[in-house]
Amino acid sequence: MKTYQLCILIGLVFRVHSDPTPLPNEKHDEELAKNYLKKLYNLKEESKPSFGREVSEMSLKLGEMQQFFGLKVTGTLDADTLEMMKMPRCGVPDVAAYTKEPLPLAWAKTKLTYRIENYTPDMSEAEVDDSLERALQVWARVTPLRFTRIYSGVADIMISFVGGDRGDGSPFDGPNGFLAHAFFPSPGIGGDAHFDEDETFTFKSSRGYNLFLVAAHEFGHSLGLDHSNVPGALMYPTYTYTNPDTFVLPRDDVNRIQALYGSNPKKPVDPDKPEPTPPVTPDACDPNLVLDAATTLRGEKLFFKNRFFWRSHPQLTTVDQFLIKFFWPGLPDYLDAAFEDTSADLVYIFKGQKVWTVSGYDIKNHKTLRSFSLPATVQKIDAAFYDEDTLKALFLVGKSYYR
Ligand SMILES: [Ca+2]
Ligand SMILES: [Ca+2]
Ligand SMILES: [Ca+2]
Ligand SMILES: [Zn+2]
Ligand SMILES: [Zn+2]
Repeated sequence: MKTYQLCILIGLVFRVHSDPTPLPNEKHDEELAKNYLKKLYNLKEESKPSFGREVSEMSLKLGEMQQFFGLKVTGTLDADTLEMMKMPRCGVPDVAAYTKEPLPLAWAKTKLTYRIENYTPDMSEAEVDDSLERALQVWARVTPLRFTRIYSGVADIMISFVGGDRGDGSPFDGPNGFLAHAFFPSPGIGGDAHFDEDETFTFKSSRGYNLFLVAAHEFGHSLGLDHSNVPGALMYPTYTYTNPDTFVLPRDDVNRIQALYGSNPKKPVDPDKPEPTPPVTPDACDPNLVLDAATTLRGEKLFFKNRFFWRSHPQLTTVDQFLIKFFWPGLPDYLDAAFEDTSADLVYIFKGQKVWTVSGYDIKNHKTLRSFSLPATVQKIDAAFYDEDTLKALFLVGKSYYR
């Protein structure tokens, strides 16, 4: 499928239903939302319970947050917004993106020092050293910035593992929620990075929170970047696991850090091993876009492309884009095909000979192409769909189809 068709499709999406997503009434969710917006979107403490004003301020901030994440801007605490608020993320406010005045967001020098003040018991010291060093190199690789570790005294970037409230105006919150935060360039606390010790940090694992990935994001702040609303960017506020061994800094982050410091004047040492190309978040309006797969899911349409998918809801005029791993950490990227069996409320996801069945956001089980009685010679399928009238699945493979 070509992109312009997707664009047209997006353009054709109009309000079919007018019933809004159910409003969660629980006090707990309201409280969570209020705290989230206070901390991250500069929601002011309401001075007195003047009902109208409080609602409009809260509603305004909800709208800002929904706009930042590309959600439907309703100004109300709907289910999608609440879901987003519950995602593990960085504790640095997103509101910086909304401030009018330009922030003093770069170091005036390219040689910076860092110091690891303490270690987490979650990993060996060598693993912590390695994770943090590689996280800094993510940025050094594409800029003139160079980092030197010091073992005493005050470094530009002081790194520590702390829990709870350390009086820096940004208390941690126990396991999950906020994972870490860091301060924009300035003397003193500027540049420093704090990791929430109540998290379980990991070295080369998708369990817990991968320290390299969390640190690489935080050091972006240490160097002057605020959050990006581009899904897939390292500076996106929420945490999504990607394989640290194959991690390459995405194009959005490269552009933003190079706008502050310029590019790396050093050519790669080995000309046969050029620097890897920064991954780009696919654009739905790219005329050369070819989708990997498309399916429906509970009334929405999903369009898959490499690590991402677009989600189009019949009630919405905009289409949200997310990383696949954001909602289904267990699914692979670069899918072959997908279809929904609405009667069973299951979506089948295909890649190579593997098949995943998904119900909502849960991965129910794993199958193989063989379990659909496809011949063993079929290594992968090109596309699949489900015929609700005949209750048969159709598989397109090269020039043939099976059902
Ligand atoms: Ca500092
Ligand atoms: Ca936390
Ligand atoms: Ca810990
Ligand atoms: Zn952040
Ligand atoms: Zn802190």
